[in-house]
Amino acid sequence: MPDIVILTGAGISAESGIETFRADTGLWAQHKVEDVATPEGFARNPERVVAFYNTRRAGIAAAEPNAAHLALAKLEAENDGSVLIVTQNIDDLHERGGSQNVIHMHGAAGSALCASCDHRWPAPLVMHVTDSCPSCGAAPARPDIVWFGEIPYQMDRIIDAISVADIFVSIGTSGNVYPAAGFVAEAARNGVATLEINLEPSAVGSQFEDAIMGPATQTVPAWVE
Ligand code: BV8
Ligand code: ZN
Repeated sequence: MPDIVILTGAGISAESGIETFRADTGLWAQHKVEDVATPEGFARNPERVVAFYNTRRAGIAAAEPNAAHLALAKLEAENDGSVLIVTQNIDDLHERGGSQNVIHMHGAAGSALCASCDHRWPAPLVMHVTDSCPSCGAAPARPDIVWFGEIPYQMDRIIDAISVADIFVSIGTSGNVYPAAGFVAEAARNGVATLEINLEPSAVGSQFEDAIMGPATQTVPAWVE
């Protein structure tokens, strides 16, 4: 079991040029959540949803990991087997930064999913609603993303890891989306130390024992040192 469990959100990738969700000019100011990030939105208009994730995938492909991603990879390399990153992000910047022990609890832009048989395969850079499942032939293939109303991935493994960790650290997340926003309470209930690293206190900020405020490319490397 890892000693250090780190939850990351959109804020850690912001300085890599990837838009966050809830900023004034963020993704949810440009798109209706119920249109692009729910199973009902996909059923109504799969073209719109596939296009939304095609644009996001292109932005991710053009981005590079920043100093915060690199610092977490260094932390893992120096503490073999004792660091787990649980990310809400669908980008692969943790992996490209060198982290190996990463759970994508809200799915991954680089993965496609068959809603009929649950088969997963690497998503092409541009998906089409005519794409069918390579295993069972069903269409349309969907982006492998956990949408609102769906159950995040690997919840048992995440909760087990948090409840026995030495420290739970939350980086760059606004604390508005559950169950991730409830992880700090789970840690506190088990006597696990808690630290929030963010630009500003999150919606659940008062539940953390310690806090470091500032841009992730400065705060995260400084914390890891
Ligand atoms: C579920 C798809 C059942 C991926 C996303 C309890 C109470 C109320 C409601 C609920 C509840 N429990 C569940 C719900 C319902 C719902 C929910 O939470 N609704 C909210 C809005 C009220 N949750 C669900 O439906 C979830 N499923 O509950 O299933 C269940 C669960 C467990 C066990 C049994 C049953 C499913 C949620 C999945 C949603 N998927 N999107 C995608 O397209 O990318 S959500 C979306 O929000 C993204 O995934 C994102 O990961 C997530 C969180 O956002 P953040 O990462 O925090 O981004 P945000 O923009 O908000 O904040 C950025 C932060 O960074 C800010 O604080 C900012 O200050 C900071 N920042 C900015 N720049 C920097 C920075 N920090 C540092 N440095 C910087 N440079
Ligand atoms: Zn299939």
